[in-house]
Amino acid sequence: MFRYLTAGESHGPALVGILDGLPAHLRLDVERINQTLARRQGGYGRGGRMKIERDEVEFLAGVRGSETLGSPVAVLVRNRDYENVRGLMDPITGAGKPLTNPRPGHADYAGALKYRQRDLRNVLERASARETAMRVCLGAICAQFLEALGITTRSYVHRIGDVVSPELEAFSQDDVEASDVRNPDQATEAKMIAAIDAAKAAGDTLGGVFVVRVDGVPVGIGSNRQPAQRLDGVLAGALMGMQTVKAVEVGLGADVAARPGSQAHDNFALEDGGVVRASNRAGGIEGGMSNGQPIVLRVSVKPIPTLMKALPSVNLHEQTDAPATIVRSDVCVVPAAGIVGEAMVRLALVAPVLEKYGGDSIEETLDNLRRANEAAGALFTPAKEGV
Ligand code: EPS
Repeated sequence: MFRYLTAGESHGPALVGILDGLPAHLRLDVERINQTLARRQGGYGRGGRMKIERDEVEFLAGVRGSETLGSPVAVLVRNRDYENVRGLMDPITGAGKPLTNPRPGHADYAGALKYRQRDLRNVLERASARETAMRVCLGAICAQFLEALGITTRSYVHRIGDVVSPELEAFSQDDVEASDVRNPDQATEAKMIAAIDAAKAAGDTLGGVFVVRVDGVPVGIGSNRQPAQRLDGVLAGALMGMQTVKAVEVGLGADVAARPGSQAHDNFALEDGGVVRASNRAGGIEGGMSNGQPIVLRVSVKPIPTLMKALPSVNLHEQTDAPATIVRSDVCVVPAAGIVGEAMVRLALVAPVLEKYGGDSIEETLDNLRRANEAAGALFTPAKEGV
């Protein structure tokens, strides 16, 4: 069984993560993991914290000579900002003036009551999107496993505030990465940047939509056997597990509800002896299983709840009306969220992929994949006479 865990406070000493169940002999390119960490740190609209952090992975267990051993992989990403707030956050001696005014839309209020915390910092430290650095780190390791099987994941920003991009069916990942808002359409990019600037000037924040696309997923990942195994639910659940995500759509998503059946599905046809589809309205998943088409997921992200022009709130200690706590923050996290979304999809794909192909070593997984592909290819091939 594959699983992962993260731990770490936003301003604590470090973030740590464990991947349990990755096959042995997977060769890891550490530079590529660090490049992915750097991609998450970018994006127009980030706050001052990103000038402090320089995220880099350190391996603690499960890897030797750049290859996985089959034992649990343990990694660490340090929080550089910890050195600036040691007095506040030291795990043994840390203390400070409590934060008292919950931010509407944040974990502050519910978490305080749930964990009986009179200082909201004890909630917001873990709720912070800083934790996504570790998810991206673990996801970047999983990316190398999935790529060995031919499965690749990418993303672009589709919307920021009320600026909506044209649909990008085929997009160049290099052009996406070259854009500060991770949208390769130059007119859209300029409007998105202007929208972020305007929100910042107004002390406001902006949400949006990013699209994740997965290519090379073989047919039959996930299952219709039980509800929890359906791949659309598995991927949507993983993406909804991100801070700020409010909706996930697969393929046509919510729009499909308004269409007649004749306009909602992807018809089959035969071409060169193989089965083809003329469209991908289902977004690559039918009956809770991958169908061999690219998986396309559209993810809606709320504007983050820390506004420089604070929302009305209360002081819980004094029981008075008071504006929400203002802490250093970002104006728009949608470009970074797309990178986190890629990571969540990768992390969520590994378990169902391993459930189908198994393998304690990557060689075994690849052998099983090859055999499954051969069998699938032969399934409807007419038997030759005498065979
Ligand atoms: C965050 C607030 C900001 C962000 C942080 C998430 O941090 P700080 O409170 O230290 O200024 O920069 O994101 C990260 C540190 C990161 O690595 O993405 C929050 O409240 O969620």
